[in-house]
Order: sequence, then C-alpha cells, then structure tokens
Amino acid sequence: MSDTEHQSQNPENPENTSRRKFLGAAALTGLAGAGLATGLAALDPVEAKEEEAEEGGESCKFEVPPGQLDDYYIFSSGGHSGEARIYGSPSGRTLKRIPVFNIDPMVGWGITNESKKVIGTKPDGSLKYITGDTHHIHGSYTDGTYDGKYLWINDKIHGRLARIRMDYMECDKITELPNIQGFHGLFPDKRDPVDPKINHTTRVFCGGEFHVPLPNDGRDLDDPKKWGCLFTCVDAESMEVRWQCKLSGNMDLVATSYDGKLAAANQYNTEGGAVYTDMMSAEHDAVVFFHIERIEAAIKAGKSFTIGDSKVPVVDGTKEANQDPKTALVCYVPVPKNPHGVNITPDGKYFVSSGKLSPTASVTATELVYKWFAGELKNPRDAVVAEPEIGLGPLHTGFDDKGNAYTTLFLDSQIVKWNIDKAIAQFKGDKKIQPVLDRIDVHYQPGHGYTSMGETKEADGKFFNSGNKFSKDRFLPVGPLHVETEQLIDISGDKMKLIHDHTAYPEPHDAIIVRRDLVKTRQIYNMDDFPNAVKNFADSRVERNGNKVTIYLASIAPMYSMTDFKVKKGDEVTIILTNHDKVEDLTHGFAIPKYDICFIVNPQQTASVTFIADKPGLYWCYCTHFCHALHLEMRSRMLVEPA
Ligand code: RUQ
Ligand code: CUA
Ligand code: CA
Repeated sequence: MSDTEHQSQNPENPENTSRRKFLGAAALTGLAGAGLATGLAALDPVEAKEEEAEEGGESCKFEVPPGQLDDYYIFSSGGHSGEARIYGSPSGRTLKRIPVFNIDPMVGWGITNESKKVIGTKPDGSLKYITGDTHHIHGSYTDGTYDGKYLWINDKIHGRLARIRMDYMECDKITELPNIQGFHGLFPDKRDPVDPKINHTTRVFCGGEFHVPLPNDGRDLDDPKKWGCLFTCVDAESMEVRWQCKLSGNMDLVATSYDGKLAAANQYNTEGGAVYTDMMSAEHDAVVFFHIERIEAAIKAGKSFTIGDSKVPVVDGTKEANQDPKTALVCYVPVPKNPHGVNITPDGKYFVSSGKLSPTASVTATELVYKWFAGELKNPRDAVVAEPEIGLGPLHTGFDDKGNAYTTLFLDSQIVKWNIDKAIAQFKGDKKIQPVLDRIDVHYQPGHGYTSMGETKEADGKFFNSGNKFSKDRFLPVGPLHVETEQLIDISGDKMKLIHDHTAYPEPHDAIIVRRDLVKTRQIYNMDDFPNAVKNFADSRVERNGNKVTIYLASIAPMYSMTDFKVKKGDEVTIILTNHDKVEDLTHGFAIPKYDICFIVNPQQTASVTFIADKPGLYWCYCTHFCHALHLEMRSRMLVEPA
C-alpha cells in the first residue's frame, strides 16, 4: 500500500465515496492489485457532506428502537474463525456466535465431552482438528422456503460439512467428506428429485474446489493430469455421504433447482491448472449441472466405483464419459473465464453466475438445461440466454421479487441492480435495451451479497446485504487487522439506498436473510434429552471405578449440589453437571483453575468433561456465567489428594 492509502486511515477523513471511485479505476490494472488499490481522490467536502446526510436520513426509517425486535435473522459464516454467526436485521445487532469447527471456551465447545464427540477426536481423546474455515451457510427447505429446521455450513480447510439444529442453534453433526480438498460451495436440495411426496430437503450437495490425486495416498504427486475433484451428496438427516461424482475441472459455489432435480456448480479451473496462470488460461470455463435423478439411478444400477479406503460410491461425471446428453449425468455449460458464484432466481427459471474476470453475468435457463439432457438442445452453450455487461469483478448475485438481480462488483466496489428479462431481450438482439437499472457504492470490495429471503421462492425484495471484504477507513482504526464492513441496502424502491454499516469480525463470507417467523427456537432444554443427566440433587455423588472417578453434580443458582469432592492424583475424572434452573436465560458456568476446564450449562442442560487429575491440591470450581446476586459465591472445590 502506498503512503496515501495509509493517510486515509485517519478516521477524521469524512468521506469514502469519492475515493471509492479511484479504487474501481485502480482495480482495472488487474485482480492481483484489487485489494491493494491505491490512490486517494481529492475530497470535495460539499459532496461528501451531502452524501453523508443522505445516508443518515435513510437509516432512521429502519431503526429498531430499544426493546423492539428485528424482522429478520441473518445467518452468516465466520470464515477462518471456524464459526457461524447470527445477526438481527435491519439493526445489525450481533445475536449469537455458534462455534462449529473452532474451540469456544465461552460455551465449552471443544472442551465438553458432548462437543468433542461432534467435532471428532483422535485415539488419545484430543480433538482431531481445531481449525475450520466456514464460507457458506444454507437452511433446510420445505415448499421452496426455509423450514427453520437445520442450517448447513462448510469447512474448507478439512473438507467437512456441519449441521446446526435451529431449535437450539447448536451444531449437532459434522461429516468429513472423503477424497476431496477445498470443500467450498454447498447447497441443500429443496425437495426430493425422485419421490414427489417429499417436498423438503433430503440431501446436501458439496463442491470440491482443489484437484487432488485420487486417492491422495502419496502417488501421482507431480502429475496434475491424474488429479481430480469430486462433487459430494450428503444425506440431510443421517449426515452420511451418499455418493460422489467425479468431474472434469473443479467446483466453486453450488446451487439447486426448486424441483430437486438439478444441482449446479460454477467452475473456474476447467483447465485443471496447478498455478493461477494456468487456471485462467482458457477463454471459457463452465457452469456444470448435475442430473441428480440419473446419478442416483446409476448408483442403484451399480455403475459406480470407489476410491482408496472410502466405501462411498463414485460415478463418472467427466466430460469424456458424458458425451451423450440422453444418458449424461452432467451437463457442462461454457461461460466466460473464471466465473464465480451461482444462484437460482426465486421463480426457479434461471441460474445466474458471475464473470469475475469477465465484466458479465451469465444467465442459464433451467428449461434449456433439461432440453440438453433430453437431447433436444445441441450445444449446451445455447442454454445461456443472457450475458449482460454489469461491471468489474462481479462475484455474487441476489434477487428481489420483481425480476431484478443485484450483483456484487468486487473491483468496482459497487452493487449493480439489473433486470433479468431486459438482459434476455438485449441478448436476443435488441441492443437498445439497457438491463442495468442502478448502481450503489459500497465500502469496500464486496464479496457476497444476498437479499432478504432471496434464496427462496419467497424473496421479498426488501433488503440486500453487502458483505465487504475491506473496511479500510470506515471505522475507528484498531491496528493492522481491520474489522469487515457489512452494509445493509434498501432495495424496495427503484434506487438502492444505503441504510447502515455494521461491523463483522473477520471474516464472514456468505449469509442468508431469513424472516423471523420462520425461526422457532427453544429457550430451555429437556433434561430427558441427556442420558447422563443428574436428575435429582440427591443423586449428587462421587463414584469410583478403579482409577476412573465420576462426579455427579447439579446446579441451582447460586449453588452447586456438592460443596467439594475428592479425587486422587492420577485419577481419570469425569464431571457431569446438570443445570436444574428452569428460568429462561439462567445459565451457569463451570471452570477449574489449572485444569483448563471452562464450559456452561443452560437451563435443564447437562454437560460433562473428562481429564486426568495430575496436580494435587485444592481447586476452586466456580461459576463463570453471571447468574445471581451470589454468583461470586457459587463455587465448589475439587480436592486432589496425593497418590
Ligand atoms: S466464495 S466472495 Cu468462499 Cu463464497 Cu465468493
Ligand atoms: Cu451460577 Cu454464576
Ligand atoms: Ca479458468
């Protein structure tokens, strides 16, 4: 970064908008410089004031007063923090962080036995992985809209899919996908492709981004031609991997049709390149469409193979094996160079992918993809019905309820609003038609953008949230690591209007905006759901079995059921704690100094920890979560006697 860029970190510098225009221009020099775009426009203070006033005026309309609730939930990924997050919208209030692939001492995720079991452990009982990189989060569907049952989220680092149950907003299952690396896009199906009676999510589709040797066992390390990428189908309920499909090229984002029959992924590395120059060498890459029904029929008929130690059936979806449309499992639709993102319109008619290296978006008609599969469309490229020029560095698209699309322009630092029907008319030859309707500056360099209910057939055209990758001077400076900017935009009128900024700890990728009536959470656990619950205070005890000691403990504010418990040095100690409080929001904590134990129990919840008592002495076990006027007095003692 240049010096000029550094000066702009001054929070007194009031205006970002005019400088943004420079970012767009500088970005023209290439993608590599995009995040580092330099240059500071001479500020016009008058223009700056006006624009700021305009922004402030709009936000009042959407203010959520103290004590009032938001109309929407935003469920967001947290990037390489490994977690999921919940915000309220339009306020931008942070409501929850859901630990998934990470460790979170606040709730005890990765510390309690219950959470360790979900994450997965090594033979010695330690966690298999402590890192994760979440990008995409999507909800389960019934009738083409969210049913509030599950969320799914990916881990790109280790290739895992996690499920969050939405009643408690906690992760309950994690599945590691075999023979893939760089698991990036995911999408649940919206109904069953085969059984018309099932109108809810039954599968989750996962795209593998990085080419690896198949199997990845140390052979073929220097021969990219022998590497490959797999598309994976996971059962929504059991979370077991159902099947995989080997592809030509890679996968990035994933989308599904409303009839359950198609899944799509954009491919930026059809070249199979191992370095970025090779990955961008071809003029066209593709959006690939999977014929789910045919794939499952092929597997049923035994037309599959396995890879390495994995027992998961794999079908051949490579180009060579799918020349005949009438039997093809996969359709490759060419689109310009290194596309990014793929999203389906709320009416189910079109899949829109963005150009990234091309200033265009490509609109592929669902109907024409089916025609290709039926042998009625010769050239799959003819399924593309529009390719409007929309701006530089287009990445992701959200939709309203009026046939408009909103695409993030990474290089231009803008959101562009364009009309799909107009784009189709223009593509057909009516050059007078201009599909682009509006543009708005965002701060800065947006990645994902998404609309309220926009991934469902209930898209309502109210809000667009821009997830910006750079905040630069947008907030008080806090050192080299910047918070990210999330910007909420009112899309209900002809012109997009910026409502407000809220911060997001690095770094969210994708999110969904869900109407609040679709989300029904529970505030109190059911004690019977925990087989190890300590159901009565009178059951509190120390039970010894050789050198294994179990402590049965309960809590009611402001006390634990035992004032102390004794173990011996070298014992393997398991503490089971059940919270008997039934009052909503009455959570207790439990920490043991020097033993690195810290977790919570919510009302009627049971949690347990296991560790070796390797240090003799007295250890105050205390409540970490403020619960009562006598919260500080809420303690017990672990007495570790010398061996
Ligand atoms: S990808 S910024 Cu990880 Cu969602 Cu497009
Ligand atoms: Cu119990 Cu604080
Ligand atoms: Ca490419």
